[in-house]
Order: sequence, then structure tokens, then C-alpha cells
Amino acid sequence: MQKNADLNPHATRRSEKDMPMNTSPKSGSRPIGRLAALLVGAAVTLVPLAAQAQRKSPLADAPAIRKRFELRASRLEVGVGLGSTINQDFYHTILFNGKLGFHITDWLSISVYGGFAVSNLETTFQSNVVNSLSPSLPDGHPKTEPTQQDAQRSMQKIKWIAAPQVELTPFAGKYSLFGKLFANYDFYGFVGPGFINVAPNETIPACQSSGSGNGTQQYYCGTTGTKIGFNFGVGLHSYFNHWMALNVELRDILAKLNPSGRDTNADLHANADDLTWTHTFSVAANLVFYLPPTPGISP
Ligand SMILES: [Ca+2]
Repeated sequence: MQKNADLNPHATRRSEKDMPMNTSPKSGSRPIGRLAALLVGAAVTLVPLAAQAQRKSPLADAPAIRKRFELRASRLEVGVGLGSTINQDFYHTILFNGKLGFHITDWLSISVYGGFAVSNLETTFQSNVVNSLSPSLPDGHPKTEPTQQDAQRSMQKIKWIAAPQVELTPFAGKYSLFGKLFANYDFYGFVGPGFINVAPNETIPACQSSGSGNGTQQYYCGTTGTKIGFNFGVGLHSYFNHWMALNVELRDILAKLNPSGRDTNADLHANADDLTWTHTFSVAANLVFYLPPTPGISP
């Protein structure tokens, strides 16, 4: 039995040699050896990863762009230019613009826009309407249809637009034109109250207040004075250098107007009840200057 017992281990060892993956220096320490190998393997793999994770990038808290020209922050913007309404029924109003603003930060500013009418050009729509009307009213003609002259008398012209506004500039950067010309730009949106001053084409009695006009029938009246509404739109700057830029704004003034100056609600009286919320879109192009002329530089 003893001999057999001595022989049997030899037989076992031989069989183990046939399976090299199971061999180990001491069969008794096999699980510990495997654990150690696993730990070494894990350490080799994970320690550098952990070190990598713990190592703080030297750029972690750095701004995206260093030494950037802050073209807007803490600067005044003053500009002049020309503009035009773009959806008026009866007149295209050509405007002389002025703009004054202060940029509190690079992305937030307050400004005021003023547009003063230098000309009111008849639209094609006006010609079409007027040409469809009679020069005079023959007997029996419905009095609600104006003569050509009456129709034009009450048509509303814009005198001026004033628009204080808060501007938010979410996009700013640099663009290249054909890879040759590089310029800074920004895009912004603005909102604020809107003031629009209008007057009829000819001097006619002003529209009476709401509810009035129960006496004689009146088919037109003069929409006159300053109407208060809303001002909103979008704009852009394209910088020529650090102190001068082209500024373009697309603006909507939403206010209660009556472009025809006529009885639009068909109660046979033209008065303030005929005013309706009306969009007055306009586009303005200004040459603007920044003060101080030298912009700040970011850290
Ligand atoms: Ca009416």
C-alpha cells in the first residue's frame, strides 16, 4: 500500500505535466498564486488609469479662448444709418436711423433705436387699390366706397419709430470670407417697448376715442400720434476693426394702428375702435462705433 501510495503521486505529477496550464510550483498554494496574479494584473491595468483620472488637466479651469478681444463688454455703441419698412400696405417708409447703446457684458446690452421718416413711397398695392376706385362718386354709388382722393387722404404714414431694447448676444466669433478676409461678428436678439408715431396722408379730423361716432356716419379719420406697443427682432454686427462695425437689425413694431384710416370693423364709424394690432417690420443698416476705441482683453 505504501509503495503504491509513493507511486501514485508520481503518476499524478506526470499527468499534470500533460496540462501545463494547471501546473504550479506548489499545488497547495495554487489559489493564492492565482489571486496574486489577478491583483498584479489589476494593479498594472487600473493604477495608471486611476492616476490618469486623478491627474487634473492644467487647462481644467482655463477659459476656452485666452487673450480674446472683448469687443462689446463695457463699451458704448453709437451708430447712424438708413432703414426701410418692408411690409407696409400703402407706404414704404425710408428711415434715417440713430442708435445708442451700452454693452454691460460681452453678451448683454441695453440700447435705444430711433428711426425718423425721410420719405414715404407709395407701394404698388396702394396704386392698385386707388386705380380700382372711382375719381368721383356718381349718384347711387355706395358711400362706403371712397373716391380715389378720399382713400388716399386717410392713409397712414409713419413719422418716426423709437425702440428702447435689451439685447442678448448668444453667438459671437470670427468668420472668414473665401479664406482671405477675416472679421469678427455677433448675432443678437432684442426686445423692449415700441413707440411708433403716425399721421394721415392729409390733414383730416383725427379719429375720436373708442365708442364715439354715434352721430353722423364717418368712413375715415386720421390715425394720429404715438402708439405704444412692442419692439422685438434680431440683429448682427460685422466688425471692420476693433472700433467700427456694420450693424443690421430686423425689427417688428407691434402696435395698434389703422393703415387705411377707414372703418375697418364695418360699424359705419371710423374711430379708435378700428385700430388693430399691426406688425410694422423694418430693416436697418447702421455704421456703429465703439467707445472706448480700444477693447478690453480677456484673461
Ligand atoms: Ca368702425
